Amino acid sequence: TTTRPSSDSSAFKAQLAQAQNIVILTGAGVSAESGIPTFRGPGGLWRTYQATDLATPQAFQRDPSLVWEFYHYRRELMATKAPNPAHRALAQFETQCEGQGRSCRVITQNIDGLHQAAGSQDVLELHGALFRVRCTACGVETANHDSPICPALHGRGQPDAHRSEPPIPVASLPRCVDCGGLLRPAVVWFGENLNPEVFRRAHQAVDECDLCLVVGTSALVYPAALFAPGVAARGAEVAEFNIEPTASTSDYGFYFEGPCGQTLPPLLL
Ligand code: BJW
Ligand code: ZN
Repeated sequence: TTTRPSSDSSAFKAQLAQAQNIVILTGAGVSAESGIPTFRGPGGLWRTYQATDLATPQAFQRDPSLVWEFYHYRRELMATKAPNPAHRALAQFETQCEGQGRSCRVITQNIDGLHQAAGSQDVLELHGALFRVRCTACGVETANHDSPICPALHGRGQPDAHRSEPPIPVASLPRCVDCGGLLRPAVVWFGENLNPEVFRRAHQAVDECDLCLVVGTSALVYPAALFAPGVAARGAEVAEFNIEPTASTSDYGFYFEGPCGQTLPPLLL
């Protein structure tokens, strides 16, 4: 009988050793062991809201105070979080590849910045970044690490469902220093386009790779969900790392089940 996908460590290590262009596609699962909730797993609720229901332009239009409280909470949470062994193994592996003249690039759906914090260079952030903001009026985008991001959000955003304060007036939410317009998190919400340049570079890296690792993503969100299946479809090698199979697992050559902070380091280093 054929067993596909394989979880043979030595066979994977042999593939890894001969790969010249490696792409690592990550999702919320890579940060789970850092204590950051995933979207569709337990902890994907903030107050009574599904995180994915707040990550929409409609939610921001309807209740910008609520959506800002949600992102403020996640920004403040990062002060207590650090990269885990999975982020560190990927960063170390990238450094190793550089020394060998091989290319290794992380494409992440996460906005938490933990790959960069672990030392990964040149990370492509498909869905934006928690510590960047964009003006809804003039479009200017900037890095922003202020804590709190505005005085009115101080002490707000607790996930405690019982707590319900009146919404923050829109004039007291984060505002643009250039034009006074309302700022929003520079992230990609459902129904919004990915940054075309980021998407182009990600797509090119995916097209050129001879090995793709897909780590901690449910692969339910497009267009990122198409990347690894596309690599497998043209006959290049894909290895998946997840705590449970996904809809695409059977398309891949390798599947390593378990927390990626435990499965990745011994296979990469
Ligand atoms: C572990 C683990 C451990 C846990 N170790 N593993 C085609 C078909 C159908 C629909 C569409 C389509 N094209 C577009 C759409 C619409 C929509 C979409 O995909 N809808 C689907 C829900 C059906 N897509 C869009 O609107 C996108 N825009 C778009 O396509 O524009 C057109 C365009 C395309 C190309 C170029 C230009 C334009 C935008 C999508 C934006 C998604 N935004 C969010 C929020 C970001 C900001 C924020 O963080 O607040 O992105 S939603 C959320 O989902 C977030 C995530 O990045 C994303 C993916 O989630 P992820 O990372 O997979 O997390 P989970 O929780 O789902 O899974 C965690 C996994 O980890 C699980 O598998 C666990 O088992 C595993 N795990 N612990 C290893 N320790
Ligand atoms: Zn502005």
